[in-house]
Amino acid sequence: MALSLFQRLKNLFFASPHAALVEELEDILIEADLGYKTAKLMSERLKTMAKDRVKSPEELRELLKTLLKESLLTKTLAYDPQKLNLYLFLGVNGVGKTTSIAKLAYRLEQEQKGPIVLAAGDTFRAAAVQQIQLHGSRLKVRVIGQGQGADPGAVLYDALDSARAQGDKVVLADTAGRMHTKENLVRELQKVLKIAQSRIGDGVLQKILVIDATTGQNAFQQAKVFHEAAGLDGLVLSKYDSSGKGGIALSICQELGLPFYFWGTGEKLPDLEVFDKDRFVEGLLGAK
Ligand SMILES: Nc1nc2c(ncn2[C@@H]2O[C@H](COP(=O)(O)OP(=O)(O)OP(=O)(O)O)[C@@H](O)[C@H]2O)c(=O)[nH]1
Ligand SMILES: [Mg+2]
Repeated sequence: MALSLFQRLKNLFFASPHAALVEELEDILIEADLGYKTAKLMSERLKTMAKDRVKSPEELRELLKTLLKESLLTKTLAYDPQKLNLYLFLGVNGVGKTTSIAKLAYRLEQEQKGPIVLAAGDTFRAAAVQQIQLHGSRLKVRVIGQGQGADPGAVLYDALDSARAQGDKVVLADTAGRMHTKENLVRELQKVLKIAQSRIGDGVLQKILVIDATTGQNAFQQAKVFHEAAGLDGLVLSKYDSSGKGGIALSICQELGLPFYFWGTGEKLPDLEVFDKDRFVEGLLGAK
C-alpha cells in the first residue's frame, strides 16, 4: 500500500529534518495534488513557522495541519427565507451536478427551507431531463423542463416564473456539462447567466461549481475557466468518498480565492455534507 503523506514526511524528517521543510516537502505536496504554486507556498510558509523549533515529525505534522487548515476556505450556502433563492449548478460532464442537486434538495427539505423546484436545464444530454424528473418524483418536488433540445435559458426563465407564482423558496437549476474552452463556455452560459441575474432580482443567486475529487489537477483548470466565465460563488467537491484526498481543493482556495460549501461522500441522497476542514486535512495527511 502507498505511504500516506505523513508517513513520507516522517521518513524524510528522520533522513534530513532540513529537507523535510523545503524542496522534498514541496514534492510530496505536489504529488498530493496541491499544484506547484500552492505546494511551494505551503512549504515556504511551513519553513518560516517551523524554524529550528520542530523536534519531531509529529510536531511538523501539527504545524502542517494548522497551515493547511488555514489555507482552506469554506462558506455557508446563502439562503434568505424572505426571498427566492437560486442555486445554479455548473461543471463538466459527469462530475456529479445532477446528483448534487438532488442531494441539496434533500438537505434543504430536511432543514425546512422549501418549497423547492428543480429546473431541468441540461437540455443537451439524452435522458438528462428524465434523470432529474426521477429525482424530482423521489423527492416529491416539482421539476420544470421542456425536454431535450430546448433552450436552457427558457427553461430557467420558466422555472423562476413558476417558483414565484407558486411561492417556492428555492430553485435548483441543472446545466449541461460539456468540455469547454473559455470562449465557448462564455457564449453558452451568457443567456442563462443573464436570465439568472435579471430574473432573480433582489433574491439570492449562487453560482456553484461541482468538481470531482478524483480528477486531480484538471479540476483546477475547470475551476479557473468557469470562474472566469461565470464568476463563481463557491464549490462542491463531489466523490470525496472515492478519493479520500482531493488536495486540489487547496489550490482552488489559495490561487482562485474560492470557498467550498459541501462535499459529496457517496451516491445516496444524505451523502452531501458541509465541507469539514479538519476531516479534509486529516484525510490528506493520512494516518499517524
Ligand atoms: N461515490 C460518489 N459518486 C457520486 C458522487 N456524486 C455523484 N456521483 C456519481 O457520479 C455519476 C455522475 O453523476 P451525475 O450527477 O449524473 O453527474 P453530472 O455532472 O450531472 O453529469 P452530466 O449530466 O453527464 O454532465 C453518478 O453515477 C453519480 O452517482 C459522490 O459524491 N460520491
Ligand atoms: Mg447531469
